Order: sequence, then structure tokens, then C-alpha cells
Amino acid sequence: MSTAPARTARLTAATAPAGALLHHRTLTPADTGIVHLGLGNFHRAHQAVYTAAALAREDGPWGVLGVAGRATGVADALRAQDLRYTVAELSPDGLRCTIPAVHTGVLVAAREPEPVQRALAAPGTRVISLTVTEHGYTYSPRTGGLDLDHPGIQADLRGNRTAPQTTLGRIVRALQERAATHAAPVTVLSCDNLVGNGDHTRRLVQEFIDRLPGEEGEEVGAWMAAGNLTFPNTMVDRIVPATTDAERSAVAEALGLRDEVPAPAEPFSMWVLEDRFAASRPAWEAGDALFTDDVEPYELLKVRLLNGTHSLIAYLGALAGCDTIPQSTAQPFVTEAARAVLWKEYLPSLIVPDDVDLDAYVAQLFTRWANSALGHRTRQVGSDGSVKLRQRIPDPALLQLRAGRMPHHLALTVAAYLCCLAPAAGFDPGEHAAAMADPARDRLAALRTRAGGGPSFATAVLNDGLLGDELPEHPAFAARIGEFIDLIHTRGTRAAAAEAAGSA
Ligand code: CS2
Repeated sequence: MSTAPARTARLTAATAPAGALLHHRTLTPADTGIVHLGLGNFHRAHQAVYTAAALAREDGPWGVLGVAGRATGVADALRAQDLRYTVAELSPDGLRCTIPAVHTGVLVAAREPEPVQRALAAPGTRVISLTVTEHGYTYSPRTGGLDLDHPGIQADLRGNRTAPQTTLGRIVRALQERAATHAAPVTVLSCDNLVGNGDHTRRLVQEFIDRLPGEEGEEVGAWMAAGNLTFPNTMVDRIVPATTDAERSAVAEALGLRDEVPAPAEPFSMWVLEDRFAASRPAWEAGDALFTDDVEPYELLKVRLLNGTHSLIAYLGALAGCDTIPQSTAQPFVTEAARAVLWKEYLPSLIVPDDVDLDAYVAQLFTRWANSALGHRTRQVGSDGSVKLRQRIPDPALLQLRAGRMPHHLALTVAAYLCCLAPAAGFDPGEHAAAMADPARDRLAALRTRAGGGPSFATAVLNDGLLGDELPEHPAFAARIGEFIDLIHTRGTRAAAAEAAGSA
């Protein structure tokens, strides 16, 4: 993996430079208070950094056991590095390296299911946190409930308690164990970009329990109803790309040490949480996390202005041959479309929190997207659109449509997504679109083959539930998406964006 010379020493507990450590306690497995599902870069560059700040301010049992779902690479590299890794903060001003050192262990659920279940059910576990991406919640975009067609969900609803395959299965099976052993209350903390992420997780957990066969769910259901569990809503924000050799080399040069798994991140970071913890929590405010009674306005602000606009930037950019988000926003037509969707179509659906200076927030978004030191790829943001767009598009689009206005740029977002994922025969959306992963790719391709032109394809997709069950009641929206699809195919992405700009 590494491009650093083999003789460069590896980052470990012994070699980690004291000046880069964010706190100075040596944690042991006995300090584990958080079991975190999802060992990706986002967790390692976000929650881990806040937890390090909390530990630097006050002592507490807040070590993190990190659990990867299936991939073994990060977990194995972390074990070889005594659980140390670098957060590589990248901006045009340069590189800043810090080492959170908050992990007390790492596991891979698919490889080591039993220790994972034991850790989730352990009395010392006070917080079960999640960054499993929108896709990891195995929910159906159509209903918002559990995806009952998902083979993992089907297996887990039937399966045993020791080796569940899905995140929800793992959580519920562990909660059953906690209920049976009268274990301490626990907080389930979703840190993913879902609107009302805590409420969403609670609903899915409840539905999973309700669907357990026979009386299997009774005990845990009663335990949950007795208030032993909380699901605070959170808003999380930090742009965190995938690791490449460029970051490995930059870190090796800066620290003089080889880190196989640095987590690149932008300098900006924000975390807003509801303070509803079942069994206490780390002093995350030490890292500037904001605790509030009402996270929703912050979540909507972020999921729509940042993530929603991000999707448009990713799909238009990929179709225009751009590898990265900064390359995409360097195209004037993309920036113009981004401004239009943000100000005219997302913003009217929001109540901006009092402490947010909107102009400054939006200006900062464009600066963040333009961070060329970061190399955030259009294919990363464009992946899993089928579960991401469900969170970003329907409510703002419905608000406009019900007021008699056509949200042209939201339609353009969906059209650009569909052109990336399911192009008509003979249209090449380019390598960046081809590299986007999406659980709906095959399904969309089948709908595309059956449909004639863009409008019939868009209608079929909406009727299939891609964006929930209310947008199909507005056929003009599908028709507009279809027109943009045809325009992209016949006259190109810029022409479609110009048409949207002219209509807005
Ligand atoms: C992005 C997010 O991939 C995506 O869909 O919009 O991952 C975004 O970078 C983060 O939410 C920023 O906090």
C-alpha cells in the first residue's frame, strides 16, 4: 500500500510523536465505553477527534472499540499500528497531522461476529455509535421502513444472535442480550446524513423488534419501552475523502513515520447533538460539539444545503469529465447550478438556526468544495445516490410543487444522477460515473431498458419509489426530469444546466 520507503518506521504507540497526540492517556480495553460501528475515515476524522478532545479535558471511560463491517484493511493496519493513525487535515495552506489515539480495540464484524456482539452487550458499553452511511441502514427508499427485500435483513430476522449480517441485526440482537441480562441503559447514536437520524434509527430498530418471530421481541420491546435506550438526533459535518497514496506519502514526509491508514479531512468540522444520553457521555463540547434541544434545523440545513447541492455538483461534474469536487466547482456552469439549487430550491424549505450566519455559511460551503488539496472525488459523493437522494430531494421538491413552482434544479439533480447510473444505450457517461457504486444500479438499468425516452424512464423510476411515494403524485416533476435526461443525452450536460438556469 505505502509509497514511503520501507525503512521508514511505522507509526505505533512507541513512535507516535507526543506533539501530534490530541490527548495523553494510554487507554486499555477496560476503558471502552463506546462501541462504534463503521470504522471508515469519517468516524476516524470526526467522532474520534471530538472524543480525544473530551479525554484531554476530563478523564472518563470513553475509549472506543471500532468495528468495521466487512473490510479488513483498516482494522488490520490499525492493529499493526497499536491503533494509532493520523488525521491528515488538508487545505491549500498545507497539512496538519494529529493523532486521536482513542481506540481500545478494532474488530471486523463479518470476521469476528461473536466478540462484536459481546462488546455491544457489555455492561461497560454506554454508547453504541454508528457511521455506516445511508446505505448501511438497510431501509427502503419507498417506505422509509426496513428493506424487507434485503437478504441480510431477511436472514437476520430469522437468524441467531451470534452472527448477524446487518447493522440493525447486530444492534437488536445485542439489545436483546442487554435486556435479558438487565444491562445498563445505552445510547444508540447515529452519525450519518439521514434527516432525523436518531428518530430514523429508533423506528428501524423498533420495526426490527416488532418483526421478530413469535414472542422473540417481547422482552427487548418492553426493555426499550421502559426507557433504557435513547436515540439522540445528530448533525455531523466534515468532508472526509477516501485515503490514497498521496496522503500516505504526505504523512510519511511530515511525521517521518509510515501510516498505512491516515484519514484525510478538511479543516472544517461541526457536530450538533441532542443531549439525550441514557448513561452519560464524553465531554464532546471540549472539541466544540454543540448540544441543543432541537437538532432538526441544523440537520436540514446541512443535509439540504451541503449534501443536496453536493449531489448536483458530483453528478454534473462526473458527466463533464471531472474527477474531483473542486474540479467540478471550478466549472462556472456547475457553480451557477449549485447556487440556484441551494438558494432557490433548498433554502425555502429551511428554518435557519439563529446562530447561523447564512451568507457566511454558504460562502464557506463554496470555499470548502473548492479545497483542491483534498481531492474529494465526484464518484465518492455520487455513490449510493438511491439512498442519499431520498434524504435530500423529496421534501424540498414537494414544497415547491405544492406551491405551483417547478424545482428545475432538483429535477436536474435527479436527471444527472440517472444519466450517470443508467444511461441510454449508446451514451457514455464517462469513467467517473461508471465508477459510482449504487445498490439500485441494476434495477435502474432494467427500468431504463424497458422505458422509451427520458420522460417515461423518469416516470417509471419515480413510480418505483426511488424518491418516496409522494412525488409520483406530481407527474410534471417526472416529466421535467425526463426532459433533462433527454437533453443531457442529445445536447450535453452544459446545455441541460443552461436550460435549467433559463427556466429558474
Ligand atoms: C457527501 C457527504 O458523499 C456525500 O454524499 O455529501 O459525505 C459530505 O461530504 C459530508 O456529509 C460532509 O459532512
